[in-house]
Amino acid sequence: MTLLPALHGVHGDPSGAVSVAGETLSWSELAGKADAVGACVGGAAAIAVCGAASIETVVAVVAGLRWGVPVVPVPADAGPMEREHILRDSGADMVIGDPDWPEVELERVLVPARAGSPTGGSDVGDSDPALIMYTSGTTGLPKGAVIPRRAVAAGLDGLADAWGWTPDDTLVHGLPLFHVHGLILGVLGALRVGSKLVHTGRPTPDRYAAAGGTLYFGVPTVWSRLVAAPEQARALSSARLLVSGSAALPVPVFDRIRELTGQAPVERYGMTETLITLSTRHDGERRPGHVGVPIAGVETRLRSDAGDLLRHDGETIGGLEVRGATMFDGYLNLPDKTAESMTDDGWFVTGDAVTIGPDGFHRIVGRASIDIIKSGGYKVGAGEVETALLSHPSVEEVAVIGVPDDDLGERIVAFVVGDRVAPQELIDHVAALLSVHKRPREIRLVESLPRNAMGKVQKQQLRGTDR
Ligand code: MCA
Ligand code: AMP
Repeated sequence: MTLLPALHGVHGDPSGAVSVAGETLSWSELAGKADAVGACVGGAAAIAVCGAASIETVVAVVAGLRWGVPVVPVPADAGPMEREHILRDSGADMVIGDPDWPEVELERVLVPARAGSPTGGSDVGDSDPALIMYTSGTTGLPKGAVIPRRAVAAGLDGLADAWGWTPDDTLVHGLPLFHVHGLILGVLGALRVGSKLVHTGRPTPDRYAAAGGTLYFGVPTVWSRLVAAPEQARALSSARLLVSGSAALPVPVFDRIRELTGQAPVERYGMTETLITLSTRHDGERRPGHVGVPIAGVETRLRSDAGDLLRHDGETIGGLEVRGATMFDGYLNLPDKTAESMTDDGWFVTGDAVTIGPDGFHRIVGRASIDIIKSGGYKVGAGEVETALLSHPSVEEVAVIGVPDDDLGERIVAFVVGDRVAPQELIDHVAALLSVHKRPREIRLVESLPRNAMGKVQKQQLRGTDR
Protein backbone atom coordinates (compact mmCIF):
# COMPACT_ATOMS: atom_id res chain seq x y z
CA MET A 1 0.00 0.00 0.00
CA THR A 2 1.25 3.47 -0.83
CA LEU A 3 0.63 5.39 2.35
CA LEU A 4 1.76 8.81 1.15
CA PRO A 5 0.90 9.00 -2.54
CA ALA A 6 1.89 12.66 -2.90
CA LEU A 7 5.52 11.58 -2.53
CA HIS A 8 5.22 9.07 -5.35
CA GLY A 9 4.18 11.68 -7.89
CA VAL A 10 0.59 10.41 -7.88
CA HIS A 11 -0.88 13.87 -7.72
CA GLY A 12 1.53 15.02 -10.39
CA ASP A 13 1.87 18.52 -8.91
CA PRO A 14 5.53 19.52 -8.98
CA SER A 15 4.73 22.58 -6.84
CA GLY A 16 3.52 20.47 -3.91
CA ALA A 17 5.46 21.33 -0.78
CA VAL A 18 5.70 21.07 2.97
CA SER A 19 6.76 24.08 4.98
CA VAL A 20 7.55 23.93 8.69
CA ALA A 21 8.42 27.01 10.71
CA GLY A 22 9.63 28.81 7.58
CA GLU A 23 11.65 25.96 5.99
CA THR A 24 10.18 24.48 2.82
CA LEU A 25 10.78 21.25 0.90
CA SER A 26 9.06 20.26 -2.32
CA TRP A 27 7.54 16.78 -2.25
CA SER A 28 10.35 15.52 -4.41
CA GLU A 29 13.02 17.01 -2.10
CA LEU A 30 11.21 15.58 0.91
CA ALA A 31 11.08 12.12 -0.68
CA GLY A 32 14.75 12.37 -1.69
CA LYS A 33 15.92 13.30 1.80
CA ALA A 34 13.66 10.71 3.41
CA ASP A 35 15.03 7.99 1.12
CA ALA A 36 18.61 8.94 1.98
CA VAL A 37 17.71 8.46 5.66
CA GLY A 38 15.62 5.37 4.88
CA ALA A 39 18.54 3.64 3.21
CA CYS A 40 20.39 3.80 6.57
CA VAL A 41 17.57 2.57 8.83
CA GLY A 42 16.64 -0.63 7.03
CA GLY A 43 17.64 -2.99 9.83
CA ALA A 44 16.22 -0.96 12.71
CA ALA A 45 13.52 -2.36 15.01
CA ALA A 46 12.10 1.14 15.33
CA ILE A 47 13.41 4.68 14.88
CA ALA A 48 13.01 7.42 17.46
CA VAL A 49 12.24 10.90 16.16
CA CYS A 50 12.37 14.07 18.21
CA GLY A 51 8.98 15.67 17.60
CA ALA A 52 10.25 19.26 17.44
CA ALA A 53 8.41 21.45 14.95
CA SER A 54 11.00 21.27 12.19
CA ILE A 55 11.29 20.05 8.62
CA GLU A 56 13.80 17.40 9.83
CA THR A 57 11.03 15.83 11.90
CA VAL A 58 8.89 15.49 8.79
CA VAL A 59 11.79 13.96 6.83
CA ALA A 60 12.49 11.47 9.62
CA VAL A 61 8.87 10.34 9.95
CA VAL A 62 8.47 10.00 6.20
CA ALA A 63 11.70 7.98 6.05
CA GLY A 64 10.35 5.44 8.52
CA LEU A 65 7.04 5.18 6.71
CA ARG A 66 8.53 4.81 3.23
CA TRP A 67 11.04 2.22 4.43
CA GLY A 68 8.71 0.25 6.67
CA VAL A 69 10.39 1.00 10.00
CA PRO A 70 8.04 1.90 12.89
CA VAL A 71 8.41 5.52 13.96
CA VAL A 72 8.44 6.51 17.64
CA PRO A 73 7.74 10.24 18.00
CA VAL A 74 9.26 11.55 21.23
CA PRO A 75 7.71 14.70 22.74
CA ALA A 76 10.07 17.56 22.00
CA ASP A 77 9.74 18.80 25.58
CA ALA A 78 10.01 15.40 27.31
CA GLY A 79 11.93 15.30 30.57
CA PRO A 80 14.68 12.67 30.96
CA MET A 81 12.56 10.11 32.85
CA GLU A 82 9.70 10.14 30.36
CA ARG A 83 12.08 10.07 27.40
CA GLU A 84 14.05 7.14 28.79
CA HIS A 85 10.83 5.21 29.31
CA ILE A 86 9.71 5.86 25.72
CA LEU A 87 13.08 4.98 24.22
CA ARG A 88 13.52 1.76 26.22
CA ASP A 89 9.92 0.58 26.05
CA SER A 90 9.60 1.15 22.30
CA GLY A 91 12.74 -0.81 21.49
CA ALA A 92 13.92 2.00 19.21
CA ASP A 93 17.52 1.33 18.27
CA MET A 94 18.18 4.35 16.08
CA VAL A 95 17.40 8.03 16.35
CA ILE A 96 17.16 10.39 13.41
CA GLY A 97 19.16 13.56 13.96
CA ASP A 98 21.43 14.34 16.87
CA PRO A 99 19.25 15.32 19.83
CA ASP A 100 20.74 15.78 23.28
CA TRP A 101 19.46 12.52 24.74
CA PRO A 102 22.08 11.06 27.05
CA GLU A 103 19.77 8.50 28.70
CA VAL A 104 19.87 5.72 26.10
CA GLU A 105 22.58 4.71 23.66
CA LEU A 106 21.15 4.91 20.12
CA GLU A 107 22.69 4.77 16.68
CA ARG A 108 22.32 8.20 15.09
CA VAL A 109 21.35 8.86 11.47
CA LEU A 110 21.55 12.44 10.25
CA VAL A 111 19.21 14.08 7.76
CA PRO A 112 21.33 15.11 4.76
CA ALA A 113 21.58 18.83 4.06
CA ARG A 114 20.92 18.33 0.34
CA ALA A 115 18.23 16.22 -1.24
CA GLY A 116 19.11 13.47 -3.72
CA SER A 117 16.64 11.82 -6.07
CA PRO A 118 13.88 9.76 -4.46
CA THR A 119 14.53 6.03 -4.70
CA GLY A 120 11.02 4.95 -3.77
CA GLY A 121 11.21 3.20 -0.40
CA SER A 122 10.48 -0.47 0.19
CA ASP A 123 7.39 -2.68 -0.03
CA VAL A 124 5.49 -2.60 3.25
CA GLY A 125 2.37 -4.52 4.25
CA ASP A 126 -0.86 -2.78 5.28
CA SER A 127 -0.87 -4.44 8.67
CA ASP A 128 2.67 -3.45 9.59
CA PRO A 129 3.06 -0.85 12.33
CA ALA A 130 3.46 2.71 11.11
CA LEU A 131 3.95 4.48 14.42
CA ILE A 132 4.23 3.81 18.13
CA MET A 133 2.67 6.81 19.87
CA TYR A 134 2.86 7.26 23.62
CA THR A 135 -0.28 8.26 25.46
CA SER A 136 -1.01 8.75 29.16
CA GLY A 137 -3.42 6.65 31.20
CA THR A 138 -4.87 7.24 34.65
CA THR A 139 -1.82 5.74 36.35
CA GLY A 140 1.72 4.72 35.47
CA LEU A 141 3.97 5.74 32.64
CA PRO A 142 2.65 6.49 29.14
CA LYS A 143 1.70 3.46 27.03
CA GLY A 144 2.89 2.93 23.46
CA ALA A 145 -0.10 2.66 21.12
CA VAL A 146 0.90 0.61 18.08
CA ILE A 147 -0.77 2.19 15.06
CA PRO A 148 -0.80 0.09 11.89
CA ARG A 149 -0.50 1.56 8.41
CA ARG A 150 -4.01 0.46 7.47
CA ALA A 151 -5.45 2.51 10.38
CA VAL A 152 -3.56 5.62 9.27
CA ALA A 153 -4.78 5.16 5.70
CA ALA A 154 -8.40 4.46 6.68
CA GLY A 155 -8.47 7.32 9.18
CA LEU A 156 -7.09 9.86 6.74
CA ASP A 157 -9.33 8.71 3.89
CA GLY A 158 -12.35 8.96 6.19
CA LEU A 159 -11.42 12.51 7.14
CA ALA A 160 -10.74 13.51 3.53
CA ASP A 161 -14.28 12.37 2.78
CA ALA A 162 -15.81 14.13 5.81
CA TRP A 163 -13.98 17.39 5.15
CA GLY A 164 -13.97 17.42 1.34
CA TRP A 165 -10.17 17.58 1.64
CA THR A 166 -8.49 17.64 -1.80
CA PRO A 167 -5.16 18.50 -3.44
CA ASP A 168 -6.53 22.01 -3.97
CA ASP A 169 -6.32 22.66 -0.23
CA THR A 170 -3.50 24.29 1.65
CA LEU A 171 -3.48 22.99 5.22
CA VAL A 172 -2.29 25.33 7.97
CA HIS A 173 -1.62 24.48 11.61
CA GLY A 174 1.02 24.87 14.32
CA LEU A 175 0.45 21.79 16.45
CA PRO A 176 3.09 19.54 18.02
CA LEU A 177 4.56 16.91 15.70
CA PHE A 178 4.49 14.10 18.26
CA HIS A 179 0.76 13.48 18.59
CA VAL A 180 -2.00 12.20 16.34
CA HIS A 181 -3.45 15.64 15.70
CA GLY A 182 -0.36 17.50 14.48
CA LEU A 183 1.56 14.56 13.01
CA ILE A 184 -0.91 12.03 11.59
CA LEU A 185 -3.67 14.45 10.56
CA GLY A 186 -1.50 17.51 10.18
CA VAL A 187 1.44 16.07 8.22
CA LEU A 188 0.56 12.61 6.94
CA GLY A 189 -2.94 13.83 6.03
CA ALA A 190 -1.52 16.47 3.72
CA LEU A 191 0.87 13.96 2.15
CA ARG A 192 -1.88 11.36 1.65
CA VAL A 193 -4.40 13.78 0.19
CA GLY A 194 -1.78 15.70 -1.77
CA SER A 195 -2.51 19.12 -0.30
CA LYS A 196 0.19 21.66 0.52
CA LEU A 197 1.10 22.09 4.16
CA VAL A 198 2.17 25.18 6.08
CA HIS A 199 3.17 24.49 9.69
CA THR A 200 3.34 27.86 11.40
CA GLY A 201 5.65 26.95 14.26
CA ARG A 202 3.91 28.18 17.41
CA PRO A 203 0.17 28.47 16.57
CA THR A 204 -0.30 32.18 17.29
CA PRO A 205 -3.21 34.23 15.87
CA ASP A 206 -0.78 36.36 13.85
CA ARG A 207 0.76 33.34 12.17
CA TYR A 208 -2.58 31.71 11.42
CA ALA A 209 -3.83 34.98 9.92
CA ALA A 210 -0.74 35.40 7.74
CA ALA A 211 -0.63 31.82 6.42
CA GLY A 212 -3.40 32.12 3.81
CA GLY A 213 -4.63 28.52 4.01
CA THR A 214 -7.89 26.93 2.96
CA LEU A 215 -8.01 24.34 5.76
CA TYR A 216 -7.00 25.14 9.36
CA PHE A 217 -6.53 22.78 12.32
CA GLY A 218 -6.43 23.80 15.98
CA VAL A 219 -7.08 22.60 19.50
CA PRO A 220 -9.71 24.65 21.36
CA THR A 221 -7.03 26.73 23.12
CA VAL A 222 -5.70 27.81 19.71
CA TRP A 223 -9.21 28.79 18.59
CA SER A 224 -10.06 30.66 21.77
CA ARG A 225 -6.81 32.63 21.53
CA LEU A 226 -7.58 33.36 17.87
CA VAL A 227 -11.05 34.77 18.54
CA ALA A 228 -9.55 36.94 21.28
CA ALA A 229 -7.70 38.65 18.37
CA PRO A 230 -10.66 39.60 16.13
CA GLU A 231 -8.65 41.17 13.33
CA GLN A 232 -6.53 38.02 12.91
CA ALA A 233 -9.61 35.81 13.19
CA ARG A 234 -11.35 37.73 10.39
CA ALA A 235 -8.39 36.95 8.12
CA LEU A 236 -9.55 33.31 8.16
CA SER A 237 -12.86 34.27 6.49
CA SER A 238 -11.45 33.20 3.13
CA ALA A 239 -10.60 29.69 4.38
CA ARG A 240 -12.74 26.77 3.25
CA LEU A 241 -12.86 24.84 6.55
CA LEU A 242 -11.81 25.47 10.17
CA VAL A 243 -11.44 22.28 12.21
CA SER A 244 -11.29 21.92 15.99
CA GLY A 245 -10.45 18.81 17.99
CA SER A 246 -8.49 17.09 20.80
CA ALA A 247 -10.72 18.62 23.50
CA ALA A 248 -14.15 20.17 23.88
CA LEU A 249 -14.64 23.42 21.98
CA PRO A 250 -16.61 25.76 24.29
CA VAL A 251 -19.87 26.87 22.69
CA PRO A 252 -19.05 30.62 23.09
CA VAL A 253 -15.82 30.04 21.15
CA PHE A 254 -17.73 28.13 18.45
CA ASP A 255 -20.18 31.05 18.18
CA ARG A 256 -17.43 33.65 18.08
CA ILE A 257 -15.59 31.80 15.30
CA ARG A 258 -18.80 31.88 13.27
CA GLU A 259 -19.31 35.60 13.94
CA LEU A 260 -15.77 36.60 13.03
CA THR A 261 -15.10 34.31 10.06
CA GLY A 262 -18.60 33.81 8.69
CA GLN A 263 -18.36 30.03 9.10
CA ALA A 264 -18.99 27.54 11.87
CA PRO A 265 -16.05 25.29 12.73
CA VAL A 266 -16.10 21.57 12.05
CA GLU A 267 -15.56 19.56 15.25
CA ARG A 268 -14.11 16.10 15.34
CA TYR A 269 -13.30 13.61 18.10
CA GLY A 270 -10.79 10.84 18.50
CA MET A 271 -8.10 9.21 20.57
CA THR A 272 -4.52 8.14 20.02
CA GLU A 273 -5.68 4.50 20.11
CA THR A 274 -8.56 4.89 17.66
CA LEU A 275 -7.45 7.86 15.58
CA ILE A 276 -10.29 10.22 14.63
CA THR A 277 -13.61 8.42 14.70
CA LEU A 278 -16.30 11.14 14.70
CA SER A 279 -16.69 14.41 12.85
CA THR A 280 -19.19 16.89 11.55
CA ARG A 281 -19.04 17.10 7.77
CA HIS A 282 -18.09 19.84 5.35
CA ASP A 283 -21.45 19.33 3.63
CA GLY A 284 -23.50 18.71 6.79
CA GLU A 285 -24.77 20.43 9.89
CA ARG A 286 -22.23 21.87 12.35
CA ARG A 287 -23.89 21.97 15.74
CA PRO A 288 -22.18 23.66 18.71
CA GLY A 289 -21.16 21.18 21.41
CA HIS A 290 -21.41 18.21 19.04
CA VAL A 291 -18.76 16.17 17.25
CA GLY A 292 -20.95 14.74 14.52
CA VAL A 293 -21.16 11.23 13.14
CA PRO A 294 -18.79 8.28 12.61
CA ILE A 295 -16.39 8.65 9.71
CA ALA A 296 -16.45 5.97 6.99
CA GLY A 297 -15.47 2.56 8.33
CA VAL A 298 -16.21 3.35 12.01
CA GLU A 299 -19.12 2.23 14.20
CA THR A 300 -20.07 3.43 17.69
CA ARG A 301 -22.31 2.30 20.52
CA LEU A 302 -23.20 3.44 24.04
CA ARG A 303 -23.11 1.21 27.10
CA SER A 304 -24.02 1.64 30.74
CA ASP A 305 -21.61 0.79 33.58
CA ALA A 306 -23.56 -2.47 33.93
CA GLY A 307 -22.82 -3.30 30.29
CA ASP A 308 -26.30 -2.68 28.85
CA LEU A 309 -26.64 -1.08 25.42
CA LEU A 310 -28.20 2.37 25.72
CA ARG A 311 -30.68 4.29 23.63
CA HIS A 312 -29.60 6.82 21.03
CA ASP A 313 -32.08 9.46 22.16
CA GLY A 314 -29.74 12.41 22.55
CA GLU A 315 -30.21 12.40 26.33
CA THR A 316 -29.03 9.10 27.76
CA ILE A 317 -25.39 9.36 28.76
CA GLY A 318 -23.25 6.25 28.40
CA GLY A 319 -19.72 5.05 27.83
CA LEU A 320 -18.71 5.39 24.18
CA GLU A 321 -17.35 2.27 22.48
CA VAL A 322 -15.94 2.28 18.96
CA ARG A 323 -14.72 -0.25 16.40
CA GLY A 324 -13.62 -0.20 12.81
CA ALA A 325 -10.83 0.43 10.36
CA THR A 326 -8.98 3.11 12.32
CA MET A 327 -8.23 1.08 15.49
CA PHE A 328 -4.74 0.57 16.93
CA ASP A 329 -3.18 -2.89 17.31
CA GLY A 330 -2.77 -2.65 21.10
CA TYR A 331 -0.37 -1.24 23.68
CA LEU A 332 3.22 -2.28 23.14
CA ASN A 333 4.45 -4.84 25.71
CA LEU A 334 1.16 -4.55 27.64
CA PRO A 335 -1.20 -7.36 26.63
CA ASP A 336 -3.22 -7.02 29.85
CA LYS A 337 -3.82 -3.30 29.34
CA THR A 338 -4.76 -3.97 25.73
CA ALA A 339 -7.25 -6.63 26.79
CA GLU A 340 -8.72 -4.28 29.44
CA SER A 341 -9.30 -1.60 26.83
CA MET A 342 -11.47 -3.90 24.67
CA THR A 343 -14.82 -5.59 25.21
CA ASP A 344 -15.14 -9.34 24.66
CA ASP A 345 -16.88 -8.67 21.36
CA GLY A 346 -14.10 -6.45 20.04
CA TRP A 347 -15.11 -2.83 20.76
CA PHE A 348 -12.65 -0.28 22.13
CA VAL A 349 -13.76 1.34 25.39
CA THR A 350 -13.01 5.04 25.06
CA GLY A 351 -13.66 6.10 28.66
CA ASP A 352 -15.62 9.12 27.40
CA ALA A 353 -19.18 9.80 28.52
CA VAL A 354 -21.31 10.58 25.49
CA THR A 355 -24.87 10.99 24.19
CA ILE A 356 -25.92 9.91 20.69
CA GLY A 357 -28.95 11.50 19.08
CA PRO A 358 -31.55 9.76 16.91
CA ASP A 359 -29.85 11.59 13.99
CA GLY A 360 -26.52 9.96 14.90
CA PHE A 361 -24.97 13.17 16.26
CA HIS A 362 -22.58 12.56 19.15
CA ARG A 363 -22.03 14.91 22.09
CA ILE A 364 -19.03 14.38 24.40
CA VAL A 365 -20.24 15.03 27.94
CA GLY A 366 -17.04 14.32 29.87
CA ARG A 367 -14.50 11.69 30.88
CA ALA A 368 -15.37 8.72 32.99
CA SER A 369 -12.16 9.17 35.00
CA ILE A 370 -11.21 12.29 36.92
CA ASP A 371 -7.60 11.12 36.58
CA ILE A 372 -7.35 12.00 32.90
CA ILE A 373 -6.71 15.70 32.40
CA LYS A 374 -6.87 17.55 29.05
CA SER A 375 -4.90 20.77 29.19
CA GLY A 376 -4.38 22.77 26.01
CA GLY A 377 -5.36 19.58 24.13
CA TYR A 378 -2.60 17.56 25.81
CA LYS A 379 -3.71 14.45 27.67
CA VAL A 380 -2.07 14.15 31.07
CA GLY A 381 -2.51 11.28 33.52
CA ALA A 382 -2.92 12.53 37.10
CA GLY A 383 -1.09 9.44 38.39
CA GLU A 384 2.00 10.19 36.35
CA VAL A 385 2.29 13.72 37.77
CA GLU A 386 1.56 12.45 41.29
CA THR A 387 4.36 9.86 41.02
CA ALA A 388 6.75 12.57 39.85
CA LEU A 389 5.80 14.84 42.76
CA LEU A 390 6.06 12.03 45.31
CA SER A 391 9.66 11.46 44.25
CA HIS A 392 10.49 14.90 45.74
CA PRO A 393 11.78 14.41 49.30
CA SER A 394 9.53 17.11 50.77
CA VAL A 395 6.27 15.67 49.44
CA GLU A 396 4.33 13.32 51.71
CA GLU A 397 0.98 13.10 49.96
CA VAL A 398 -0.33 14.54 46.74
CA ALA A 399 -3.48 14.70 44.62
CA VAL A 400 -3.43 16.10 41.09
CA ILE A 401 -6.58 17.27 39.34
CA GLY A 402 -7.62 19.30 36.32
CA VAL A 403 -9.63 22.40 37.15
CA PRO A 404 -11.73 24.25 34.57
CA ASP A 405 -9.72 26.93 32.77
CA ASP A 406 -10.99 29.39 30.15
CA ASP A 407 -7.78 29.24 28.12
CA LEU A 408 -6.60 25.64 28.50
CA GLY A 409 -9.89 23.80 29.04
CA GLU A 410 -8.39 22.37 32.20
CA ARG A 411 -5.28 23.41 34.10
CA ILE A 412 -3.21 21.04 36.19
CA VAL A 413 -3.36 21.74 39.93
CA ALA A 414 -1.51 19.71 42.58
CA PHE A 415 -2.63 19.58 46.20
CA VAL A 416 0.44 18.76 48.26
CA VAL A 417 0.94 17.72 51.87
CA GLY A 418 4.55 18.01 52.92
CA ASP A 419 7.36 19.91 54.53
CA ARG A 420 7.62 23.55 53.66
CA VAL A 421 8.74 23.70 50.05
CA ALA A 422 8.56 26.42 47.42
CA PRO A 423 5.83 25.63 44.84
CA GLN A 424 8.15 26.58 41.97
CA GLU A 425 10.64 23.97 43.14
CA LEU A 426 7.97 21.28 42.80
CA ILE A 427 6.90 22.56 39.36
CA ASP A 428 10.52 22.47 38.23
CA HIS A 429 10.91 18.99 39.72
CA VAL A 430 8.08 17.68 37.53
CA ALA A 431 9.54 19.36 34.43
CA ALA A 432 12.88 17.68 35.10
CA LEU A 433 11.19 14.26 34.88
CA LEU A 434 8.21 14.58 32.53
CA SER A 435 7.21 16.70 29.53
CA VAL A 436 7.10 20.35 30.48
CA HIS A 437 3.42 20.56 29.49
CA LYS A 438 2.73 18.09 32.34
CA ARG A 439 3.93 20.63 34.94
CA PRO A 440 1.25 21.71 37.39
CA ARG A 441 0.30 25.33 36.79
CA GLU A 442 -0.39 25.67 40.49
CA ILE A 443 0.70 23.96 43.70
CA ARG A 444 -1.57 24.25 46.73
CA LEU A 445 0.07 23.32 50.01
CA VAL A 446 -2.56 21.79 52.30
CA GLU A 447 -2.63 20.23 55.78
CA SER A 448 -4.37 17.07 54.59
CA LEU A 449 -6.27 15.59 51.65
CA PRO A 450 -9.98 14.79 51.88
CA ARG A 451 -10.42 11.01 52.10
CA ASN A 452 -13.39 8.68 52.37
CA ALA A 453 -13.80 5.91 54.94
CA MET A 454 -11.68 3.60 52.77
CA GLY A 455 -8.87 6.17 52.75
CA LYS A 456 -9.34 7.05 49.06
CA VAL A 457 -8.69 10.70 48.16
CA GLN A 458 -11.92 12.50 47.24
CA LYS A 459 -10.82 14.37 44.14
CA GLN A 460 -14.34 15.56 43.35
CA GLN A 461 -14.22 17.49 46.61
CA LEU A 462 -10.92 19.08 45.60
CA ARG A 463 -12.45 20.05 42.26
CA GLY A 464 -15.47 21.40 44.08
CA THR A 465 -13.29 23.94 45.83
CA ASP A 466 -12.61 25.48 42.40
CA ARG A 467 -16.12 25.83 41.07
C1 MCA B 1 3.33 26.22 30.86
N1 MCA B 1 4.21 27.19 31.16
C2 MCA B 1 4.49 27.14 32.44
C3 MCA B 1 3.74 26.07 32.98
N2 MCA B 1 3.05 25.53 31.97
N3 MCA B 1 5.29 27.87 33.20
C4 MCA B 1 5.38 27.58 34.50
N4 MCA B 1 4.70 26.59 35.08
C5 MCA B 1 3.88 25.82 34.37
N5 MCA B 1 3.23 24.85 34.96
C6 MCA B 1 4.78 28.15 30.24
C7 MCA B 1 5.07 27.58 28.86
O1 MCA B 1 6.29 26.88 28.85
C8 MCA B 1 5.11 28.84 28.03
O2 MCA B 1 6.34 29.47 28.23
C9 MCA B 1 4.02 29.69 28.65
O3 MCA B 1 3.86 29.20 29.99
C10 MCA B 1 2.68 29.58 27.95
O4 MCA B 1 2.35 28.21 27.96
P1 MCA B 1 0.93 27.70 27.49
O5 MCA B 1 -0.12 28.48 28.15
O6 MCA B 1 0.91 26.22 27.63
O7 MCA B 1 0.84 28.12 26.00
P2 MCA B 1 1.61 27.60 24.78
O8 MCA B 1 2.99 27.17 25.09
O9 MCA B 1 1.42 28.66 23.76
O10 MCA B 1 0.78 26.29 24.39
C11 MCA B 1 -0.59 26.31 24.09
C12 MCA B 1 -0.84 25.35 22.94
C13 MCA B 1 -0.29 23.99 23.35
C14 MCA B 1 -0.13 25.85 21.70
C15 MCA B 1 -2.33 25.28 22.68
O11 MCA B 1 -0.93 23.58 24.56
C16 MCA B 1 -0.44 22.95 22.28
O12 MCA B 1 0.32 22.92 21.32
N6 MCA B 1 -1.41 22.07 22.43
C17 MCA B 1 -1.72 21.02 21.45
C18 MCA B 1 -1.72 19.67 22.06
C19 MCA B 1 -2.07 18.60 21.04
O13 MCA B 1 -1.65 18.64 19.88
N7 MCA B 1 -2.82 17.61 21.43
C20 MCA B 1 -3.29 16.53 20.55
C21 MCA B 1 -3.15 15.21 21.21
P3 MCA B 1 7.18 30.11 27.04
O14 MCA B 1 6.28 31.18 26.48
O15 MCA B 1 8.41 30.64 27.71
O16 MCA B 1 7.44 29.00 26.08
S1 MCA B 1 -3.77 13.92 20.05
C22 MCA B 1 -5.39 13.89 20.50
O17 MCA B 1 -5.80 14.48 21.44
C23 MCA B 1 -6.47 13.18 19.75
C24 MCA B 1 -6.10 12.08 18.84
C25 MCA B 1 -7.23 14.21 18.99
O18 MCA B 1 -8.44 14.19 19.11
O19 MCA B 1 -6.59 15.04 18.32
P1 AMP C 1 -5.47 11.59 23.33
O1 AMP C 1 -5.27 10.37 24.10
O2 AMP C 1 -4.52 12.68 23.58
O3 AMP C 1 -5.52 11.15 21.99
O4 AMP C 1 -6.86 12.20 23.77
C1 AMP C 1 -8.09 11.58 23.52
C2 AMP C 1 -9.16 12.23 24.34
O5 AMP C 1 -9.32 13.60 23.97
C3 AMP C 1 -10.52 11.64 24.14
O6 AMP C 1 -10.70 10.45 24.89
C4 AMP C 1 -11.42 12.77 24.60
O7 AMP C 1 -11.55 12.76 26.00
C5 AMP C 1 -10.66 14.01 24.18
N1 AMP C 1 -11.18 14.61 22.93
C6 AMP C 1 -10.68 14.52 21.69
N2 AMP C 1 -11.42 15.24 20.82
C7 AMP C 1 -12.42 15.80 21.54
C8 AMP C 1 -13.53 16.66 21.21
N3 AMP C 1 -13.72 17.13 19.97
N4 AMP C 1 -14.35 17.02 22.21
C9 AMP C 1 -14.16 16.58 23.48
N5 AMP C 1 -13.14 15.79 23.83
C10 AMP C 1 -12.28 15.39 22.88
